[in-house]
Amino acid sequence: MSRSSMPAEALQEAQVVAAHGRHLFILDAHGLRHAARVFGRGTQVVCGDRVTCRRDEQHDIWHVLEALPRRSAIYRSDAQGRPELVAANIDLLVVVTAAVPEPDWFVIDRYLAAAASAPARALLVHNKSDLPSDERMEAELAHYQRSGYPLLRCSTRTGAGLEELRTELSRHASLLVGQSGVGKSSLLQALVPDSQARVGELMRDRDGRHTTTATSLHGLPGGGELLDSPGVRDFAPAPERLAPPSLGFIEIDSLQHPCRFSDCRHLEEPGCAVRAAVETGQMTARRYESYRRLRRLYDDHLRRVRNAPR
Ligand SMILES: Nc1nc2c(ncn2[C@@H]2O[C@H](COP(=O)(O)OP(=O)(O)OP(=O)(O)O)[C@@H](O)[C@H]2O)c(=O)[nH]1
Ligand SMILES: [Mg+2]
Ligand SMILES: [Zn+2]
Repeated sequence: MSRSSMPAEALQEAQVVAAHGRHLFILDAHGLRHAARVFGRGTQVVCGDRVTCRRDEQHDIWHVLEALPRRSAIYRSDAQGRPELVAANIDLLVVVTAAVPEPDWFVIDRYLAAAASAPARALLVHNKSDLPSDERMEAELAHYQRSGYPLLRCSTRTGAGLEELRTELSRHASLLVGQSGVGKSSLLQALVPDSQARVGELMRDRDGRHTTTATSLHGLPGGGELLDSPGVRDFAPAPERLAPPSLGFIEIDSLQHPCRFSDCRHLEEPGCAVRAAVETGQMTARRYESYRRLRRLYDDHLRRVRNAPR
């Protein structure tokens, strides 16, 4: 790694291109990559952040002092229900599914809600299109598409759909998310061939296979940036980032007639247009159940805020 010629104390701007907790890699204005640490306890810094930083000559490490204002941010709930940043300055959240491992559709829905609150557009990518799929899977995918989520089918094995994906991703910052093993890193590798060499240090063996353990950012050959992230078993957006009345459910956003009450929670209220949409099949019972679960999280959060000592 080459040293910068800047004086040690000078503040510089850089971009976070890999993050594993407080351990970071940053890209400076000259395109050089440096190991860095977050300086100061209260600061949350994640991949995609633009930051101010300073080099510590003595220990040959960079200190990241603060993140610059973000144009968008993906948050999740931590175990205590507090918001935890996942990635910053994302335009497009790419939610990856596959026939194997079997999708948890409720996790997919919660990612889509997190995208809406970021704010970021969402794209569903059904990878491993070389594998057979079943009726249930096709019905779920068809419903997302009918509701207005764009869907691409890809295979890193056969190359199917990769050109379309490349076009969708060009000139934006996109984050790959989804369950472990759906093929996020394989998609990254297909689109940015030299990416694995640079993230070797961020992979760990999982039963003889590689699994991603840190979020990393890569320049796309045609312009734009692609971020890879570790697979998850579960995901919940940070409730305080969600906005009623839809909480980010596209079917609710696109209802033609509003509910009778403007503050309708779409649970038991009379004249609820969302329940009517479930009756007519505009929203599936499964997606509605997903909404109800997220609404419970959101209401728990509101209750906590109201009861908190001032
Ligand atoms: N059949 C098939 N297998 C694929 C495809 N893409 C990836 N795989 C395989 O799926 C497995 C997991 O791929 P990864 O790219 O590591 O998945 P990941 O989503 O990055 O997983 P984590 O890093 O653990 O979150 C590997 O064995 C890949 O070879 C595909 O299009 N078709
Ligand atoms: Mg991976
Ligand atoms: Zn309603």
